[in-house]
Amino acid sequence: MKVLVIGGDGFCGWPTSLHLSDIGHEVTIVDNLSRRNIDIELEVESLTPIRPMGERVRVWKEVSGKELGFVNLDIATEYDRLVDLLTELRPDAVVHFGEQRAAPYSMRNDKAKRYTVDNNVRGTHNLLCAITTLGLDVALVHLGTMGVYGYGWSGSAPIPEGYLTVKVPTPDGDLAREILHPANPGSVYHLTKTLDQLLFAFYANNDGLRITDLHQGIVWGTQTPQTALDERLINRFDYDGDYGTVLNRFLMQAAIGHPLTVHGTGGQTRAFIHIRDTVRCIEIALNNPPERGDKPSVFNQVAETYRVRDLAELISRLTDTKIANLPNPRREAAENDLVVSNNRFLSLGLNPTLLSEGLLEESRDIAMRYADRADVSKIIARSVWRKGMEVADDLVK
Ligand code: NAD
Ligand code: USQ
Repeated sequence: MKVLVIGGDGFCGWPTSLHLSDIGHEVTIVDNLSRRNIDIELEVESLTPIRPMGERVRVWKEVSGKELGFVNLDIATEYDRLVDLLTELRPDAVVHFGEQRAAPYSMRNDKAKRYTVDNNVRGTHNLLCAITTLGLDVALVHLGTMGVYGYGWSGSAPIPEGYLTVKVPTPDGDLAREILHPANPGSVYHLTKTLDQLLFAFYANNDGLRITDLHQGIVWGTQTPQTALDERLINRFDYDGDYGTVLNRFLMQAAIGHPLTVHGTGGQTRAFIHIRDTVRCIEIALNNPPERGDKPSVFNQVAETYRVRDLAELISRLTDTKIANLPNPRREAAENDLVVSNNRFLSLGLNPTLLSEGLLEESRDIAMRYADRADVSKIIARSVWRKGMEVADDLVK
């Protein structure tokens, strides 16, 4: 299959591109390298020494004998170039990772909020519009987020995969209707993913586009079998207060003896998935696209759920690191429960890596190995959801 991977230089996109290339697909990466530019803006680098895109592509050829295409293109602002590329390539499938993905970055200031909405919504819409205009029959797989559902869903009923059946009272009795699960975004970033969902519903219904939306949990881990083949293929590992996600941050903090930065009581429960399973899920989604005329196919891409303070306690016990309970810079419930259905991927053969299996390896091979590259001043999360929620430096000891 000819596959276009948009955002293929990023944390999920790079290992996915290598995996798809490894199993025989013809892969072309599109990326405008905006994530690398944001690193420059934030004056921080991936904990792992990621190489420039040209070198990554050359080394993959050297190691595997396989070609990867790479086009530096901004899908949000360069619509005509996107159309030209799709016309020339005529891909069978497109995997869309190309969005600004950090909630804290999206709440940083008005510039970052506007950039996140402009980049994510315009990029997704440009892609849908271009596929429609060209009349391409592609399987489009998009990376969404568990955060579209919000974290107010409580009780023991699992969050379903995308849709809810509701009863609408009418004078003639209740009518059953299937609706998109109500959206409840917790950040401007998450808001863009809920807007993406409406774009997908419209283009699937109006133009028969075949779309899969993967509502992914927090991805942890770094390496996949392909990125581990050569140090020059290494995947990125974000640890800073804007882009680092909670579990990888805790692992890195433990590696340098920094107190684990639990926000508030750590009562937030989140869904997690290892990067090795992310790439497998994309493969499974590409092999099981919806039919033309179907509504967007939604999968919850998660392996297990954990409460943040339980994660912190687990890592603290394993590594003998202290825990710091910091004021929460986000507006989120102090505590939430989370039960998620992930039956669709399990029924299609996903056998996920659990925290209990991968944690020590990740801690030893990545967090400890590259600990000397860490800039301690970048650890604390500085982006706040509302003015006045800033974290004072002296709270972290
Ligand atoms: P990332 O920032 O590492 O990668 C995104 C890539 O897209 C970057 O290389 C960036 O340069 C590129 N990009 C952004 N805007 C673009 C544009 N307009 N044109 C072309 N390229 C553009 O992020 P990631 O962690 O790899 O996440 C990938 C996707 O998966 C995102 O959509 C994110 O919302 C979703 N996701 C990520 C996680 C996670 O924990 N990392 C969890 C759930 C969902
Ligand atoms: N948290 C801490 N301490 C930290 C960092 C985070 O307690 O040092 C807490 C946060 O307050 C939050 C939870 O951990 O309650 C998760 O935060 P996160 O930064 O790990 O994840 P989040 O902001 O939700 O975003 C990440 C990805 C995003 C993806 C999302 C999936 O950056 O792209 O969409 O995970 S999900 O969370 O399932 O919506």
